[in-house]
Amino acid sequence: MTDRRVLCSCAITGGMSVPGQSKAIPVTPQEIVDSAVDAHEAGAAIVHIHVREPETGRPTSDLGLFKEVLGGIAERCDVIVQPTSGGGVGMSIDERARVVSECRPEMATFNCGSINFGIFQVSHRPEMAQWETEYLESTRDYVFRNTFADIYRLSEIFREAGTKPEYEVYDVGHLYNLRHLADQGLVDTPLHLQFVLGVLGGNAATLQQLLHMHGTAVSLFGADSFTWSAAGVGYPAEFHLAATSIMLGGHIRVGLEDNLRVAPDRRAGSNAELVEKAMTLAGLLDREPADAAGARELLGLDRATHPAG
Ligand code: KMH
Ligand code: ZN
Repeated sequence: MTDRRVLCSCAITGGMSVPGQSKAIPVTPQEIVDSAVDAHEAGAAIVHIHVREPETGRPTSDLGLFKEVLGGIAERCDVIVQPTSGGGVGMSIDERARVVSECRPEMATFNCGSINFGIFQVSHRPEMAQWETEYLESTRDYVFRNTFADIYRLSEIFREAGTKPEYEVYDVGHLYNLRHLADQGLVDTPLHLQFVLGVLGGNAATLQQLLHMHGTAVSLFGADSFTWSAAGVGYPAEFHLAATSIMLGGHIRVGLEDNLRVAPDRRAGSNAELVEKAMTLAGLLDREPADAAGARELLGLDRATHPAG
């Protein structure tokens, strides 16, 4: 490994979860901004952002809330602010993509294929509001839609906005979808891949599947054509995949969007706590955190062209 820097992304609040799952999940714009700044101070170079209705905590694609959060974070620190174009249950692709075309962030997520995305097995707690249990249950019959028409159009939207996609791949076939986009001239290299493993409906969060997907990506794109990161959904998957990625020279994603625990018997009190544990792992395995400037260098980003974050 020639470059010891590891890029840590923190997924702050999420869209495929409900706030009743953990008191630590930030909900209001102010809570999301504060949590993102704290995660950056703990070592995250990227913060991955969804927004929620402040009154209820329900995931939304409201542009005003996105602007408030993106602007609020950019005012306080130089972390790479990466909004979602994945959104949450019930949002159309147009609604999901609007944050990219309107806010023109330097980076945003780009989901490479459709999958079943089940969160109905999450424990239903008595304190959850009715909409929360309904939201979880509705995913028994939910397809996270990213058709070829959708991803062709998203590719154009990202290019027009000058936004670097982080390509989210949940299963091996998504890598072949991305290869197809590249063959159509819709992908700029070097590309950045996020292996998201452990979603019910996608591939499993096992070391074998991470290695298989990484190997497939190497064969499809060439090892020098991409940077990559791993996001394990759930505990201990989040940290097992982080450790593997750290050892293999990849990058990492942690955060309350993906996992709520820091230990088998201890829930995370904050996103910063999850980042701190990941940074401890990195240090033990001889990697060092990339700061925001280092992360921009690794990803080929130019903040000057995206002043709003
Ligand atoms: N919720 C994660 C499993 C996105 O926001 O575009 C995937 C994700 C996708 O973060
Ligand atoms: Zn997300």
